[in-house]
Parts: sequence; structure tokens; C-alpha cells
Amino acid sequence: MAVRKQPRKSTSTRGKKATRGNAAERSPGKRPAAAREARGNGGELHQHAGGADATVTTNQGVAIADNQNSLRASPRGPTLLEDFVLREKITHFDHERIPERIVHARGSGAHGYFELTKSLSRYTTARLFTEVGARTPVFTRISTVAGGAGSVDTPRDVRGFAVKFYTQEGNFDLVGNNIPVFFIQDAIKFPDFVHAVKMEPDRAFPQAASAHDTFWDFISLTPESMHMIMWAMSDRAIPRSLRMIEGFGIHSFRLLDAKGRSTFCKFHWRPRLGLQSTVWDEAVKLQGADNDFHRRDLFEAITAGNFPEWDLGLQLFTEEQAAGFPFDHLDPTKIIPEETVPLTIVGRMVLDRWPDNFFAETEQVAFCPANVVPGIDFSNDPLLQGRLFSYLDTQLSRLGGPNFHQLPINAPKCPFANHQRDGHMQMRVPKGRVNYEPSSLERTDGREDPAKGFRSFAEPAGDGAKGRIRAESFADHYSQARLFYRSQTEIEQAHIAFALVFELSKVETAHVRAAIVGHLRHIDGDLARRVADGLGLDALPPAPKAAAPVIDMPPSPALQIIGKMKKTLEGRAVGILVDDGSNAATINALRKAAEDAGAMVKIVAPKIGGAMLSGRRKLPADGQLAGTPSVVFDAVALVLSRDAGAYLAQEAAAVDWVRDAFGHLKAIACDEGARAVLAAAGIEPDAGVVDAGDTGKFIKAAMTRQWAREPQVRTLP
Ligand code: HDD
Repeated sequence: MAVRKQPRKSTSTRGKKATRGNAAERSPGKRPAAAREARGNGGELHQHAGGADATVTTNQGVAIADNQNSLRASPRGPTLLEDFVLREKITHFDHERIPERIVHARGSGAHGYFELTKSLSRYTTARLFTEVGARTPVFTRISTVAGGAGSVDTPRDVRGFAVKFYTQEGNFDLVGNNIPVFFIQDAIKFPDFVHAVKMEPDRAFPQAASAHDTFWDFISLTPESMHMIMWAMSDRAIPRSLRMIEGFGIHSFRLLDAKGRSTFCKFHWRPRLGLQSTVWDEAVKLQGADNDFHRRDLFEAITAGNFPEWDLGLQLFTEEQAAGFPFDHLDPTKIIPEETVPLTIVGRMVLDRWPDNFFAETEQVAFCPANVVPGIDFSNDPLLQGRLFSYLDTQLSRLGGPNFHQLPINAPKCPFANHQRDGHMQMRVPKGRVNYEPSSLERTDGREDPAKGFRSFAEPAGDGAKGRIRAESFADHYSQARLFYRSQTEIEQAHIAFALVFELSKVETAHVRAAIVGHLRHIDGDLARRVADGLGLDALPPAPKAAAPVIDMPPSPALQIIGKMKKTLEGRAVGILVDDGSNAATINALRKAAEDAGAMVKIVAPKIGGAMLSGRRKLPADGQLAGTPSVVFDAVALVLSRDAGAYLAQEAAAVDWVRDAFGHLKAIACDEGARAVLAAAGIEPDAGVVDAGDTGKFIKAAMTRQWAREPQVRTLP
């Protein structure tokens, strides 16, 4: 018996002509000219991107007539296997993801350039460092380390700082971090370290956090990490913006002159906007307010034409100088204090273009510390030596084969040629019968060139016995940790103690907590006591035996953030909370003053449609109050009528807005009407709370955090 099918409103086409989706109806059905592949002169495949007028095609270039409906045996019947359009589309989609990076999975990148302002021709032949005024294109990716690609932007974590210079002599990748030292001295420990910091394997949490047992267990048994721990627990690990972090090449590298003579160097990036961090509570709340806070900030700045800039500084030093340092510069857990070897600023990097496509560029970019150009060479830092292997190796599986250097984001922008052939996803079509060198038959794809080719520094090697050896000069694990801690301002020292207490309080294993405090005793007795007290330990745990005597080095103020913080509103964001009846003149004056000082101003209102200001002028809002908490701003203003103030004093989002701004040590401008909201938040106005009419005072206060307020709003160990 035939079953009568129920007519369904949206899906049944019974008795009607089958309908097609809108997009298909709009398509004019032109020939897929713009999407065709054409062969260029060199036998290369040129892929024509579809333009606005292009017809959508399959990957074979066949025009698609209907991109809304799959091919069916009858209007309500099964889908046919024959439907190559459907199969190709779904198959491609099924394979859209590639493995994420094992570390640094979450990152944001941008294009830009490096401009040389001072020649280093005395030290190197590398043209990117000798031709003053020349601009070298760059792609820079800044990342967190531990979290997955979809994790938040503001955890406590190191930030990766990788720059690919597309020089005329090949790609030079400076693959660094925002902290100038590392957790371990030898690459053989890297897999253990990464396993320990990432989510625990049996439970798959915590995501993007070092505050858990396995990380601190590993650290407690790895005293060489203590210097890096000081940095990672400092506010450097909770930056305000990717535009406000430093970058470091970390290892010593060599610069080589035309005669092959070597000078050691360390690379430093210095943000023109100055260093700035969040406070911890703010970083935590940012994770809820905006997962993509740093990515959005970088995107908004670049698309608004506020291009972030960094100066590149080098510490240049000789082998003889290095021999006089009270530490080994080949040990990546050591810095060379700037007071010992000052920075020579040689150029600037400007990031001025957001990528067109995240996957094609930011995801597929492949950095590798082994990518150097003639005139730059490696040192024997054992961490660097291991890194020279790891990156190409991981990229072979991450990007699926040996030809990823042909991807546009990875390809050099200078000519490149060799006899490497074939492999997965080979995009070139080399000609001729010769795919080797030397050859007397025909000349294809280049010859070696001793005059301009890459040469390694002729370093004498092998005068000792082979072995799995850690040099004795690497044994001092605490002196520079002490140097870092003792170089900080009091506020920064308190933040380090606070961070240690926070992190260790998440560690369930008591002996691990105690072991860390034991290490801290070598760094600074007061720090150890503060942390022990914050953890509620009854007594100070014993300090482990130090492998080398701990020495006192002169403090280095260059290691501070707060001490060298630039008082500025440039590149910062100011939020103004308004509602119906707010005073238009006050808002205009505040906005103008903040913008003149270089800030980006956003209007926040209870409704996204905006507010009807005094004078019956409607001001559209950039953010709705509940969705735009004050954590996303550097300073805030509240301009409210008395009625609106009284109303918003009952509104949790408004009260939290101002309470958080106060707690996060921000300058607050408010008018009479807004005082009710401050009162509801229990705020006792201090020097950082100013009258909204006094724009000069507000801008001055907004250029820095109100550090003096901190003891009032939180207990620091
Ligand atoms: Fe690494 C990625 C920085 C030690 C192995 N690393 C990676 C990235 C940065 C760094 C910024 C992300 C690059 C990007 O944006 O694609 N890594 C560092 C620094 C280190 C360091 C500054 C110490 C000074 N790394 C290190 C060691 C090893 C690795 C010792 C292994 C022996 N790193 C890798 C990797 C990654 C990577 C597994 C993951 C994804 C990738 O390379 O392309 O190969």
C-alpha cells in the first residue's frame, strides 16, 4: 500500500517545481573564466582567484549551476552518490583542519616591514643589516604557548614572538619569546617540559594554564627553570596588548663579517608603545569578556592605521668579553644585563597589514630558527642546537609534506632554485632532464656560489671528550633569578609573590608546593617567606642543595615594567559610559582630549542603539554595557544624568563596570550624576578618580595605573 507522504512546509516540493536557493538564482551562470587555471611561461600553475563576477566552480574548474541543493533521485528521495559537486565539497571540508602546533597553537599574525636605521656592516655581511633605509618585508606571529588554537588570549603564559624576514638573500626567521630566557638548558628536556605544562593527559585540563600539579612538579625538579619562573610569574606573562610586549631572540647568535670573523649578538624587540601589563584579576575577567582580546586589539589597531612598531636592538659582544661574564652566555637561562652590554638600536619593525586569510597565512606560516642568511650564524647554545632540528621536523607533519616552503606565506621573496624535487603537493613544474648537480648536460636550477653562499663560522670544535655533558658553567641556577627579583619595583615583587601563591594554591600535592618554596629560599629569603605565608605553610621548607654558589649581581632596572613604563595614552583605549540625558559637551570634551592623547575612545551605553544626550542628540554606542565591561579599557569615564546615575546604581553591570575599573587601578572620570554608581560600588574616590569636567587631570591620570591604590583593593602577600 502506498504510504501517503505528509506535506512538510519547508522541505516538501511535492506537486511543485523544486525550488533553488537564492544564491543560485542570483548567479548569472557565466563561464568560469576567473576561476580557471592557466599555465604561465615557466610551466608554473597560476591559480586565478574568483572575483565578484566569477562563477563558482568545482576544484576542477567546472561551473556549478546549483550550490544550494544536492542531486537527488526525486524531490524527496535519496541523494545520489553520483553527485560529484556534493562529494568534492564535503570531502574538502572534512579535511579543512591541519594539526595545531604542539606549542604556540594560538597566535595572531600580521605583515609589515623592517627598516634598517643603523648599519651593522662592521659586523655582518647580511644585507638586511647593512643597507640603511632598506625595507625588508616581514610576517610576525605572536602566540601563547600552552593553550590550544581555540584557547583564550590572556592566560598567564609566555608569548611567542616570531618574525620572518623575507630578505633579498633568503628568509631569516627570528623565533623568539617575550621573555629573554627559557625554562630549560638543553633541548632534550623540551618534550618533558611541554608535556608537564600542557593539560594533564588523563583528565585533559587545565587548558592554557600552568597552575597545576604536573607543571610545578617538573619545575620543582628542574632548578635551572628558576630564573624563567621569576619572569613567568611577573606581569610580563599577562600583557595588556601584543603591541606592548618586548621580544627576544634569547640565544646568542653570531654575526659574521666578510672575512668570516664573528661577533656574538642577542636580539631584542622594544615596543614603541612601551611595555604594559594587565593586573591578574583583570586578565582573568578578560577571558570571560573577550576570548580574543589580544587578537581583536591587534586587528583593530592595524585596520585603524595605528600600526604597532618595535625597535630592534642588538647586544653585540666578543668571545673575550663573554669570557669575563660571571655566567655562560650559551646557557639560555641567562641574560646579559643591559647595564653590562647596552643595546644598539639598528632599526624598526612596523606591522601595517592584517593578513587576508587567517589559515593561509597565520596558520600555515612555518618559522624555523635554522632559517638564517649569509652573515648570521648559530652559537653552541644546546637549546638552540636542538631547535635547529625540531621546527622543520614538526612542520613536515603539521603542513603535510616537504613542499610547504612553496606556500606563499613561507616562500622566499628572492629567487630560489635547487634540485630538490617531487614530494606531496609539489607546486612547481621543473623542466628538463637534469635534476642533479653537478651536470655537464644542461644547466638547470642553479649552481653553488662560494662568493655569496652561506658559510658557517669556522669554530674550532671537538677538543674535549664526547659525552652527555652539562657544562659546569651552566650550574648556577639561582643568581640571575635573584637578580631579576631584586631588580623589580616593590609592586612588581609583590605581584610575583602573588602569582606564585595563586599558582601553587592550585597544586594539590603538598610536597610540590613545599619544594618550590625551598628553591625560592635561594633566590630571596623574603620572597620565600611571603609565598610560604600566602600558602599557609607552618614553616619554611628546606632549601635544596645549590649546585653552585649564589652570587649577588648589581640590580638591573631595565628588567622592570612599572619602573620603565611609558606614561602615555597612545594606543590605549578609553571607555565612556553614557545613557539618556548624559551631558553632550562633557562627552565631547573627554573624547577629544583622549583622542588627542592617542587613545581609541569607545562609547558604552545600556542599549547598543545609543543614548539621547542633552540637547536631544543621539549618540550611537560602540558597545552595550553588559557586553563591554571596563576590563577592555585602560581608563574610563562615566557621564550620566542624575536620573540615569540613580537607575544604573541598581544595575550590576554598571556597578561592576566602575568597581572593576577601580580595582584594576584605572583612572576614572565621573560627573555628579555618576557619583551614585561609584557610591553603589563602595568606591572611596582617590587621586585617580577625577571630575569629568577636568579633562586635563583625567588624561594625566589615565596615562598610568594608580599603583598607590593597590594596597586598598587587594591583599598582596
Ligand atoms: Fe619553539 C614553535 C619559540 C624552544 C620546538 N617556538 C615555536 C614558536 C615560537 C617558539 C615563537 C611558534 C612559531 C609560530 O608562530 O609558528 N621555542 C621558542 C623559543 C624557545 C623555544 C623562544 C627557546 C628559546 N621550541 C623550543 C625547543 C624546541 C621547540 C627547545 C624543541 C626541541 N617550537 C618547537 C616546535 C614548534 C615550536 C615543536 C611548534 C610548532 C612549530 O614549531 O612550528 O617545533
